[in-house]
Amino acid sequence: MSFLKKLKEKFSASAETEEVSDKYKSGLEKTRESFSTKLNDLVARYRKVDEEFFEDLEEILISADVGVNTVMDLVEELEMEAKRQNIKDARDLKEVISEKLVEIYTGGEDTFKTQAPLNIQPDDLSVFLFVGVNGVGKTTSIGKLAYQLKQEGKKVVLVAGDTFRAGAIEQLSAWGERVGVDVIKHGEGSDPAAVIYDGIQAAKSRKADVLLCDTAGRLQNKVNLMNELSKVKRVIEREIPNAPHDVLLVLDATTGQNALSQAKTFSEATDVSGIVLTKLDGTAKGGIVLAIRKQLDIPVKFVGLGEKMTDLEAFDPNAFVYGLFADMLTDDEM
Ligand SMILES: Nc1nc2c(ncn2[C@@H]2O[C@H](COP(=O)(O)OP(=O)(O)O)[C@@H](O)[C@H]2O)c(=O)[nH]1
Ligand SMILES: [Mg+2]
Repeated sequence: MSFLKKLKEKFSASAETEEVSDKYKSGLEKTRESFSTKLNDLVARYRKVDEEFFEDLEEILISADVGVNTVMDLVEELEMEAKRQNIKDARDLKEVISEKLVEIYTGGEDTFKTQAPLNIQPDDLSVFLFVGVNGVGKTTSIGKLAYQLKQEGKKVVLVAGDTFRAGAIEQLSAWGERVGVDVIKHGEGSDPAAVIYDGIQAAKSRKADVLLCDTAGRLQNKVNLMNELSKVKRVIEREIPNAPHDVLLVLDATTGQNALSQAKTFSEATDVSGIVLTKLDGTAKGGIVLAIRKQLDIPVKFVGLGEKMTDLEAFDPNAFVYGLFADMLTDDEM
């Protein structure tokens, strides 16, 4: 059975899996449209797989922000695979492309292995720290995740560690109200480490399962920001051994390669254990997911696929690739 057909089977297995793939499909609409239009054009132009075909394919992938090095490796593997399978017709290559994209993400270990889950502590308080520059979607992602965790029956507390602006504290409070979870906050301009400390005490005494910590992304300069994050992290570590259980770096997919340089900066200052890639719905360059995987070796744990409360999904490379290729399945393959 072809790889895309296997994906189709996997995601039509239940109402739940179907819902996941539908969310990816709609969230990746811009990327899919641009990518599949270009890919279909390419296939129509060439029919036969030759060197020029692969050169044009390289350009398409680079324009989707997959990242130059990743594209080079990918196309080299595709050429080899085409030879091995004796693929001459360009149409037959899209299967191989979809499979290779998933392989890039999973490292080829098990293409059907899914996402890197949150490091939830089953019997203890789990603390998750959100970091990232201003405007990437930290507060929004916290709100969305709080909603999800609450749906799962967990008791969630939020702490407003972005004390830089009053607006940021209000925004988190509004999410707390919308979702129905407590928010611990101090006033504008107060010490972020102090409010985080209070958040931990409140979460402990209220017997919460999860504490989600918001932080500021904009301070006078990079050194200040990084020092502040280190301090916040030290406070958490001191209060709860092994915490924070995840440091989630939030990156905005629409900023493309810039997101990669932010990731490098934050990784130097703090141990980032996972990435939340937001606003995939707002870009035609969703290939950035693959560039992040290849260049950073930090798993993408969640993707933001829209602005609604329900628009945060655990990242699944299979659902991602299926979302990109779903409407390229021809009728006889359905
Ligand atoms: N379309 C879209 N917008 C998002 C997503 N995540 C966040 N946003 C928007 O990005 C803007 C900045 O988000 P915010 O959470 O305030 O960023 P923060 O400064 O990092 O806390 C807001 O207008 C959010 O609604 C997403 O996945 N998709
Ligand atoms: Mg914020």
